[in-house]
Amino acid sequence: MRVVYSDAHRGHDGAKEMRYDQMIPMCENPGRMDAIVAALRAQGHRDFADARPFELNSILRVHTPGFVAFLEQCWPLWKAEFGAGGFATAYTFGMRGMEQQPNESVHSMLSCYTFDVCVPFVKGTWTAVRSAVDVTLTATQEITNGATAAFALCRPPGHHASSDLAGGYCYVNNAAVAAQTLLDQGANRIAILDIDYHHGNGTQRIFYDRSDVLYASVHAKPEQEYPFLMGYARETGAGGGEGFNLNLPLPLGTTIAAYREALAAALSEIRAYGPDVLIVSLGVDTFVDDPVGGFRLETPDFLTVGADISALGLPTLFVMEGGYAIAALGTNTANVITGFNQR
Ligand code: SP5
Ligand code: ZN
Repeated sequence: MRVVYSDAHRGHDGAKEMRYDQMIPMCENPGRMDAIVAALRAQGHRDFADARPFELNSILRVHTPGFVAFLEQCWPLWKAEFGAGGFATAYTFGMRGMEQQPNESVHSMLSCYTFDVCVPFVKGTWTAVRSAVDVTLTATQEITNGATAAFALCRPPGHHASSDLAGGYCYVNNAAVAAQTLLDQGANRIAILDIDYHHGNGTQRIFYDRSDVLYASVHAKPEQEYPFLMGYARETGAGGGEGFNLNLPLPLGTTIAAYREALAAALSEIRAYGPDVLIVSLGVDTFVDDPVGGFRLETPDFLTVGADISALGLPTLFVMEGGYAIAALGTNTANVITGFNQR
């Protein structure tokens, strides 16, 4: 399986995130990619390719122009006001029930276009966000060219981002951009299987009223985990998209046995849907020692997860999402890929 990667993510670094009453270094950092590349090499993966550059138009098929302009301009605007020392983040969030309009102030834009305190902007953020899309679209091209599988090894991740909202370390929804691109190139149906520990609220929202993309997610239940307000099983799609959104929430402490049952339910729904391509939003923050997660998957379990997905026999594009237990992240991620290949 070809692994597509770019070093251009590195400048998205140096910000901090809130953990209860403390500011801690971001769990979503450049070292994650180094760990994954090293583990893939250690497991014998040799087919690495650099990302090629793509135009903004594929991003604009999924995200609004105002939102994309914000992503590009946020840091320069912030820097002009506060200098280059810190990072840009919002002070207020949506004030439900009243008309809300962003203006030329960067604060208004951050308030309008972000939904939490986990999407800081620094000098290298926009370059990294674009590189993640380049990685994803280069890997997507592999599938279009007839490859049975490809791995977009990208950061920052994407599944919490929707058409005009960034959050949860996510700015542009890489998997959604891949899905829309495949549809635009002639595919009829795309399935997105989201195995990140967190519910992919952004991906769900983007495709919620559509039947040409099936979204299926196994994640921690909203009563116990971020993003807290979405990811309930009762969210099954709307309008023409009714029946094409499948949420499989699980409790904290879930181990591989119960996890695998939920995964099997998602895979069986995907099989029945008959997609042209399967996109896997690949998060391994389901690992027992993940600092952000609360499930209990062990390192060998990720081989099983990869093999279970492989049994569908679909052209499969893996797009990297979360996973923050840096010591095991590489092996856990590589195990999904190796398990997929071994079947
Ligand atoms: C892509 C992705 O995995 N984004 C995750 C964003 C998580 N944001 C922080 C959640 C903090 C609350 N949970 C702390 C639980 C500690 N066990
Ligand atoms: Zn996650």
